[in-house]
Amino acid sequence: MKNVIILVLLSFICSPLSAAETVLPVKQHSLTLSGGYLRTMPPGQTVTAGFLIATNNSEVDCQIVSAQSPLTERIEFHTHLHADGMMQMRPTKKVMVAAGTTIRFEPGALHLMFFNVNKRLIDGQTEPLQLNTDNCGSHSLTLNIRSVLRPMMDHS
Ligand SMILES: [Cu+2]
Repeated sequence: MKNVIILVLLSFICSPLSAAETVLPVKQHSLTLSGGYLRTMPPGQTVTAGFLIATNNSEVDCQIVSAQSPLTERIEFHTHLHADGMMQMRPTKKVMVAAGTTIRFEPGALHLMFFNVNKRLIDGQTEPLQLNTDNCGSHSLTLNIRSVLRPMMDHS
């Protein structure tokens, strides 16, 4: 029920509001988010990575411009680069999800980086995440917390 209310609110936010726009065919400006998860952190660590799939079935390009979580004030979008035989992570301000495409945040590629995480993450629990876009509204999803067997990527 709560999800239905959120969807109604989002579709309102995404609707054309001005009289000039209402004469145009109504386009859905919307992202579908799925498969979200967050990795647990080794003891003493406060940095972790999150992953999800963002699908844009609308006719409008959507750029993800920020991410919000109760866990931290600081979430960055990172991409991986291979340079001189080294794997490097680079922050990127925005993530484009072009009309009709799917973008995957996944290990070894584009990912969400959570800094200064304010509590221990426990395998099997969940955390909410909200992604904000430029012209496709804000969208929430649930991240499942998963433990990792391999070490965290180095951010030093
Ligand atoms: Cu990173």
